[in-house]
Amino acid sequence: MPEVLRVWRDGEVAVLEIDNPPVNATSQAVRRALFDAVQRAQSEPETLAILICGAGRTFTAGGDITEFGKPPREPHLPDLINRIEESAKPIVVAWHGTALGGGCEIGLGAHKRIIAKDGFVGLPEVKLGLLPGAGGTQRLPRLIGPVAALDLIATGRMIGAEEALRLGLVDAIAWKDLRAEAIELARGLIGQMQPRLSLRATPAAEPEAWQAMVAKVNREARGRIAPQRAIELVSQSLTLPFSLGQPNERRAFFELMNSEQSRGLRHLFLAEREAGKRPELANVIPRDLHQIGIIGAGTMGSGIAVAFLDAGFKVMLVEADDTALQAGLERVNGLYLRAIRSGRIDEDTRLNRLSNLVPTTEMSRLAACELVIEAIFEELGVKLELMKKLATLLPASTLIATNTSYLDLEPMADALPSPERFLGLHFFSPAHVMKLLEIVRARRTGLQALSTALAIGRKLKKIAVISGVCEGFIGNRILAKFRAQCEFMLEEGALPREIDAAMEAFGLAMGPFAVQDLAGLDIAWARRKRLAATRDPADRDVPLVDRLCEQGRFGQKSGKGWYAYENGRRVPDPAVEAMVRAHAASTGRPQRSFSAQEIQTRVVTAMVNEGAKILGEGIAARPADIDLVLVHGYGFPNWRGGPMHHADALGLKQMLAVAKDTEARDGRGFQVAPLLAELVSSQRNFSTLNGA
Ligand code: 3H9
Repeated sequence: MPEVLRVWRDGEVAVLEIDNPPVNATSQAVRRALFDAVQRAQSEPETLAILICGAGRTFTAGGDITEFGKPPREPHLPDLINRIEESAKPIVVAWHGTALGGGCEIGLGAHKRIIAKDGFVGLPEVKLGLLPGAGGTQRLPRLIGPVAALDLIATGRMIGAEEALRLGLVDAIAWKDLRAEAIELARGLIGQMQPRLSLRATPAAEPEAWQAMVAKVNREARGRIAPQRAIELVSQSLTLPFSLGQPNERRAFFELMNSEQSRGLRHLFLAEREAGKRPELANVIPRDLHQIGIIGAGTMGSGIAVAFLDAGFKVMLVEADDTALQAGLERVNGLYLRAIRSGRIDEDTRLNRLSNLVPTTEMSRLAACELVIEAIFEELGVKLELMKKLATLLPASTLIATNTSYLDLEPMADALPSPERFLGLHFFSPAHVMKLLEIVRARRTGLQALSTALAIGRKLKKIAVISGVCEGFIGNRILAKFRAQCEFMLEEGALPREIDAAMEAFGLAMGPFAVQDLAGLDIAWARRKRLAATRDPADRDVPLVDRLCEQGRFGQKSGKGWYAYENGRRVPDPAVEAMVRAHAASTGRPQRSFSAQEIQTRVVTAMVNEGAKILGEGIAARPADIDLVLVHGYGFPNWRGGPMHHADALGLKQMLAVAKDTEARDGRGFQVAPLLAELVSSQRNFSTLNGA
């Protein structure tokens, strides 16, 4: 077994260095080694103080996620931390990189904490649907007060060294040499009585500040259990001794560990790290790019430009004429001014980032770029003309990407002399904010282009998922089925507000009709008109959007759409509801009322069924990739783990039954995915296809 703890002495200070790559997770081996080393140090006469620190890039990322869900093995982390706290010899913990979860809790057990100036600390368990399970909910309020503690535990946010010092979470910041300064700190404690945080009373909170924090946590929880349990446990630190609070915390930790919410969030955590790993790319070295060209400075182009500028790239932004270029620059600048107003960046950062931007109307200057992304009008003919032009302007080594959200990539590839350097980079609006990046692999896209696109995704801090070519790729193709199902239900007796309420209760931030109003119904209308000529009359089609737009109801921007807007407030509109009812009656379909659960099941089944087709066609490599797309690009509640994971949790047999019903009713509008039927008949579920 590899050594996971290195031990040596610096004078009278024993140094215990955790060395368990990649992130020093507190696996059973680490816990055992630390426990024994702390124990041994107690009886060594030469050791008068102890330093616990970490090797490599990070102190520790906390509990080992790969051990979660398995029977816990001794020594348990709470016991190790209690042992640290009880040590008769002073123990200092030195944090560098990130001290997260159990790593932060080890520090809370120690007698003093010091952090590197660029270090981060936090209790991110809530992001995995958990809470700190090794004393964090009981010790942190005792150290920094219940309000600040609840904030950190319920949001899971990491804080930097200066905030940690301000809150009293650390005793010192190491400005030069963490190891040396930590050893000095430990030496200074020799011979003193060591404080035990667990014996300290939690300082009383200002009632107003506490109530405000509780209200904030409840408001932001939106269906998630863990933040609500955090309120309960942090409150207990005010009234219960540690000896009673800690077992309550431990119980809550295991309950949450077994919850569907935590399973879903843990699934996503691992899926995010697996997404970029493809066997065929294992030995392909990505190109290191610095200069990016973007054609089109509309909403998408300017957002993409900001995403690259923020990640330190040089960006050339191209528009057709000076007026359009000026408008694009104003958009880019507007995004930075907004970032300043919200305190995310300062003026120097804005100027620094803008200094890497070269605006131009001369397309020939793009020859200097290593990657050119087109973000122009969504019309195949226009894009083909552009590709032909780029073919003559750019060296054959320049990577070329389209930001199209649904058009076919193959004709665009045909227009280029070396189609292996061509792919799709589908950003989501606002591109500098949204986490998702669909990397669309055309038939001839080369492995190096693909590997470079994944590396770019990492640099932009996006979740990059590879999709094959099909109408709408992974995300918009599933979205289309989701929306269609919602509209079908309007023909069977449901109202827009009922569907929106059901989907919001499911966990979407906004229901589908409210979202359409926000985006503008004219976009869907224009697309419907474009596709009208090729639509198969046998397909089930709901023309309600056309009716709304014909009446000038384009959504929020025109003050009315699926809803009416009174002083910006969305309210159901009786005129629309009458129109929906009249249309529904005209279809001759039986009318009935829908429960929220029925609406949710039909919508989710439509999404999962399409997901199964996407998998069956090889458009997505893994069900987990589909989960990532829907969660990070379309607001599917992350605590449900994404639609494919959620389907497994619900049971595929039930889903297949709903899918068969839907097929019987919708005919050509919906067909059961062969893969869904196959999984049910072989008693497997989607997770068996994740290759984990
Ligand atoms: C906890 O602590 C519970 C306690 O309260 C109580 C216990 C009783 N375990 O993200 P990266 C792997 S709950 C195992 O790409 P980065 C990860 O899978 C825990 N493995 O790097 C990946 O593996 P691979 C609370 C872990 O630099 C590799 O490390 N802690 C863990 O972008 C690199 O990861 C958290 O929730 C883990 N805990 O980011 C922190 N963490 O190479 C979770 C990572 O095979 N971790 N791995 O793909 C993070 O937020 C980020 O990983 C971190 C580094 C910021 C640390």
